[in-house]
Amino acid sequence: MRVLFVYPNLNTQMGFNHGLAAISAVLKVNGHETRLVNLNEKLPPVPSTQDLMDLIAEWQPGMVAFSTITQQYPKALELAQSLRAAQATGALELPPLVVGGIHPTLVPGEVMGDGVWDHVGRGECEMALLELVQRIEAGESPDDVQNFVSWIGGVRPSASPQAEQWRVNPVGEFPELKDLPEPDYELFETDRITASKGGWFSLMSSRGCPYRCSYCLNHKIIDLYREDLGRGVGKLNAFRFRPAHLMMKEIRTVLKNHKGIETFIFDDDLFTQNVEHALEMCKAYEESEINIPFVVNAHVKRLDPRVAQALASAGAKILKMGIECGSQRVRSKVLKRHMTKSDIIETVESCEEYGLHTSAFVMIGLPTETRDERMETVDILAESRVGRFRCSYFFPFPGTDSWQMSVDAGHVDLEQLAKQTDFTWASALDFGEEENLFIAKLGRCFSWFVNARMDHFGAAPASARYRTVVEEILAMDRATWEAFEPHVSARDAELSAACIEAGELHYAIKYNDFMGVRSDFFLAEEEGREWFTASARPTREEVERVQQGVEVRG
Ligand code: B12
Ligand code: SF4
Repeated sequence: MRVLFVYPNLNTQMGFNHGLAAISAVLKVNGHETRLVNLNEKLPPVPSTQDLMDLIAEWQPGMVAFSTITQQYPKALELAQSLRAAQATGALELPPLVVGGIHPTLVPGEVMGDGVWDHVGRGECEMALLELVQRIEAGESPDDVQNFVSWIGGVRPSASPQAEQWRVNPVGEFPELKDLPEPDYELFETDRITASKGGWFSLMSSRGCPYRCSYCLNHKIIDLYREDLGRGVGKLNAFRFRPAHLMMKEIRTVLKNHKGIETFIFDDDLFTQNVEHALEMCKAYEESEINIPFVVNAHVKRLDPRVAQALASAGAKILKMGIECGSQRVRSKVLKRHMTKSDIIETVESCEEYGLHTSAFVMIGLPTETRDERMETVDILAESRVGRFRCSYFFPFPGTDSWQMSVDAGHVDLEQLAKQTDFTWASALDFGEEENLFIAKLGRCFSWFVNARMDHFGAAPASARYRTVVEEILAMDRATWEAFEPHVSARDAELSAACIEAGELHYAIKYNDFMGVRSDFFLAEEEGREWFTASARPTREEVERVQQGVEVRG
C-alpha cells in the first residue's frame, strides 16, 4: 500500500520526526511505499492544503497518516477537516485518515471526538500501523487493531460522534529496538534539514525514561501500558536500548548518504541513565573513529564518573540536562523532579572537570510558582555557571499531571489557550497582569537577569553592567516593554561586546532567542580555539565567602 504521511510542523523547531522515520522504515521493509508532506517554514515552499489534495489525487495513497505533538494538532485537524470537506462535495476521493503521535496518545478520546479521523493511534505504533495497513489492504475489518481507537464496524458517524461508537483497542508490547530496521531518514529532506540546523543531525539510541516528571509524557505512557498490558512497570520493557553495533551501522549509513553533518545529537530522553549502555555506546563511537562531536541528554541525579569520562574521550561536546527550576519546592512538589541543589551544582562541576560543556533547560511561569521562586531559577544558573541555558515558558500539555495542576491553580484560560498557536514567545498560563508582564520580561531577557546575579556567588564584574539594564526593563510598563522587546537581541549584542572588550565573563544570547551562552565558550568557538572551563567558575569556598558577606562584589 502507499501511505502518505503528513507532518504539520509549523511555528516550532525544525527536525526529523523519529516516530515517522521508524514507522516508515517498518512499512518499507514490509513492501509498502511511503511519502511525506512536511510543513515547516524553514523548508519552503510550505505545501498548501490544495497541494496536499493534489498529491492525494495524483499519488492515490491507500492511507493518509498524520503525526502530531500537541502544538501541531490544530493544524493537523484543520487539514483533515479541509480534506473531509472536499470529500463531501465529491471533489476528492479520500482513503482512511489516521493520526498518531504524542497528542493522540495523551488525549485519544478528544481527538476521536473531532470526528474526522478513521483511526487514532496510541503509543508506539510501528507494528500496529503495519497491521492496520495489512488489514485495510486485505479488505479485513480494521476496528480491532492493537493501539488504535477505531469506529465500531469501521463506520465513522457523520455528526456528533459519541464514545460508544468507537472501540479503544489495548496497546501492544513496546517494540524491541534491536528488532527495528534502520530509521527511514530518507523520508525527509534530510540534507536541507541538516543544513538549516547548522549541521546538527539527530539520532536516538534508546526510548523511555524511568522518571515521572509531571510535565512530561513519560508518566502517562507508563500508566497507559501498565493499564492495558496489566503488568507492573518493571515488567513493561519501557526503557529500551538499541545495541551499540546497530547504532554504529546506522551512523555509517547516515554518513554515507548525507554530507554536511557536523554534530550528532542523541535525542534519547536520558543517554547517560543506563551506565552499561552509555559506556558501550561511547566505546563503540570512539573505536568507529567517527570523529564527529556529539551531544547527549543526562539527568543530574545520574552521571556516573565513568560515563562522564567515556563521553569526553569519545568526543562528546555538550551534555544537556533539565534543571527546570531553582526552587526545591517547585521541583519536587510541582514538577515531581526529585533532585537537590547540590545534585545540580556537583553535576555541572563534574562535567566541567571532564571538559564537557553543560547546557541546562529551565522553565518559568510554572503552576503556583512565586516571583521569588522564579528568581531562584535565575540564581541556580548564576551560581552553577552552567555552560549555556535555554529558558522556556512553561506549557501544560493536556493529559499530563501538570495540566491538572495548572487548571486547579486557576492559571488556565481555556479560550485563550485554544487560540494560542505559538508557545515559544509567550506563557500560556495566567498569573495576573503584573506577574504576566514580569514573566514576559524575565523569559526574553533571561541571560541579563543571570548576569546581574552572578556576583552574588563569586567574582563577576559584568554583573554591575547588567543590573542597570535589568532595573531599566523592570521599570517599564506593558506598552514601553512591547516597544522595547524587538530590540532585545541588538541590545544584548552591545552589552556583550562591551563585556568582551573589558574581558568580563558573561552570558550572551546566541543560537536562538532564548539561549544564553557563556562567553568563554562562544569566544573559543568563534576564534576556533580549544575551550577550557576551569577559570569560569568560582570555587565553593569563594561562593561561601560571598554568601556570608565576607566579600562584597560589584
Ligand atoms: C526527540 C525530541 C525532540 C527533538 C525532535 C522532535 C521530533 N519531532 O522528532 C527536538 C529537539 C527537535 C524536539 C523539539 C521539541 N519538542 Co520534543 N521531544 C523529543 C523526545 C525526547 C523524543 C521524541 C521521539 O523521537 N521519540 C521516539 C519516537 C520513536 O517516538 P514518537 O515520536 O512518540 O513516535 C511514536 C508514537 O508517537 C507513534 N506515532 C508517531 N507518529 C505517528 C503517526 C501515526 C499515523 C501513528 C499511527 C503513530 C505515530 O508511533 C511512533 C513510533 O513508535 C520527546 C519525549 C519522548 N520521550 O517522546 C520530546 C517531546 C516530543 N517534545 C516535546 C516538545 C514540547 C518539544 C518542543 C515543542 C520544545 C520547544 N519548546 O521547543 C519542540 C517541538 C519540536 C517539534 N516540532 O517536534 C514534548 C511534546 C509534548 C506534547 N504533548 O506535545 C515531548 C513529548 C516531551 C515532553 N515534554 O513530554 N523534541
Ligand atoms: S527526566 Fe526528562 S524524560 Fe524523564 S520523565 Fe523527566 S522530563 Fe521526562
